[in-house]
Amino acid sequence: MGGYRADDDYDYLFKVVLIGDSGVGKSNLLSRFTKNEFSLESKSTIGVEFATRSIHVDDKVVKAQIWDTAGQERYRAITSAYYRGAVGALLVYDVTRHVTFENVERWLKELRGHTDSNIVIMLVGNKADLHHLRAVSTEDAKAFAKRESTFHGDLRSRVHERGKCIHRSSYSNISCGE
Ligand SMILES: Nc1nc2c(ncn2[C@@H]2O[C@H](COP(=O)(O)OP(=O)(O)OP(=O)(O)O)[C@@H](O)[C@H]2O)c(=O)[nH]1
Ligand SMILES: [Mg+2]
Repeated sequence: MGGYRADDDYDYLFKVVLIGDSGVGKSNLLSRFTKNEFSLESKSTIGVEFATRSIHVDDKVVKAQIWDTAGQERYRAITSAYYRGAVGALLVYDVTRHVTFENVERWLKELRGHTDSNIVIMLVGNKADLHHLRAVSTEDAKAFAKRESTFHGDLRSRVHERGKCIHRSSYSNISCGE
């Protein structure tokens, strides 16, 4: 029976947190990645949820435990516990709403205040399908990420097209097209 692995067998378990303003699409990124589901009418998250999915990277099984919380302050429950133990973060903004990009700085501050300095942070411009409504350019996002990285270490900027691609890259540095 060589090669058999139980469903819940994994080599690495990584906690990743999703952060960003309300409505940027965090919960849909999560449902797309873990269940391949997308909803046009999803409700604001209240409190904290998480979902997992295992992926293969080289010959290892990496189990991603992805945490999702409310972008709205009044729906958020516990900040420290949310960030505790996270090795990766997807900081999401909505490319059609500039204010969500402006708030990235605030999210970064909170993230850095609660996590280890080795955390891998990826900046994700979501809703890239809405070309005609775009209010934040890829260049601006990249320039911001580069500036931040100069002062604080790695911050990658990638425009979201497919959740799966983004998540893979945060585990193994496999880059994928924008
Ligand atoms: N066009 C488009 N709409 C999206 C995309 N991702 C999410 N949405 C829509 O944006 C809205 C908000 O998505 P959510 O995933 O609930 O946003 P959230 O960041 O989890 O919001 P909070 O839970 O309030 O923090 C929903 O109506 C989604 O259908 C995307 O990639 N493209
Ligand atoms: Mg949500």
